[in-house]
Amino acid sequence: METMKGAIFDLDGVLVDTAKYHYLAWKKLANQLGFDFTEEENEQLKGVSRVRSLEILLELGGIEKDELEQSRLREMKNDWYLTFIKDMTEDELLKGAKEYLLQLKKEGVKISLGSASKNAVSILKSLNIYELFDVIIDGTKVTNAKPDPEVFLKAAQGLGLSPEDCIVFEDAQAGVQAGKAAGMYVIGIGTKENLPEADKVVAGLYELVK
Ligand code: B16
Ligand code: MG
Repeated sequence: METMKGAIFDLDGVLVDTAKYHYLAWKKLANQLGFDFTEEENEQLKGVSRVRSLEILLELGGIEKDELEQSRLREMKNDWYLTFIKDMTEDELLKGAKEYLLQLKKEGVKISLGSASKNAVSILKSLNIYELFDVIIDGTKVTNAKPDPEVFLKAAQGLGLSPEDCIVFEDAQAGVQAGKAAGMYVIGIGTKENLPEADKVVAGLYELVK
């Protein structure tokens, strides 16, 4: 922790709780396809790319769709999701998120986003924290989804830092694995039971605010 030169933040579940809107949109899709989708099942989609999320959903519903139909379904889900987050404001930032980002800025730590979301930039703008990021690596810039380390390696590269100088903040197991695979120190946001591979676990960024 002492050597932190760069901080790389996952978005959903770390800075903002967009998971509930992802869930509502996937549930709506599942219902249209004729099956239900529970909050417990939704845990499997956290931190997972849109493409993979749909595959998991269809597996849960026991439904097969070809790639063309899958891309139509992903688009439908995303349109609903965008409607849900349209009116999002700073109020939806998770506790301590902005304070912690400002604290790191003051300490001279470089800040990057490392998210699977293709909607990350518009979300950061709605939350009024876009300007705090030196680098943004999101779902539009990576080809390999977490647990592949690509997103975090690109973030470190963008910051001009080596992986061991960066700390990753992640709420999803696949994200923690990606951070470790990138050779970084990982702070899990959640519980030790959910994120056993993280180097340290806190309940939220508010615990780190001085
Ligand atoms: P989109 P993160 C992830 O964000 C979400 O946790 C995951 O549920 C979502 O499917 C994924 O982004 C893709 O999002 O559909 O907006 O491209 O946790 O990596 O910040
Ligand atoms: Mg996340």
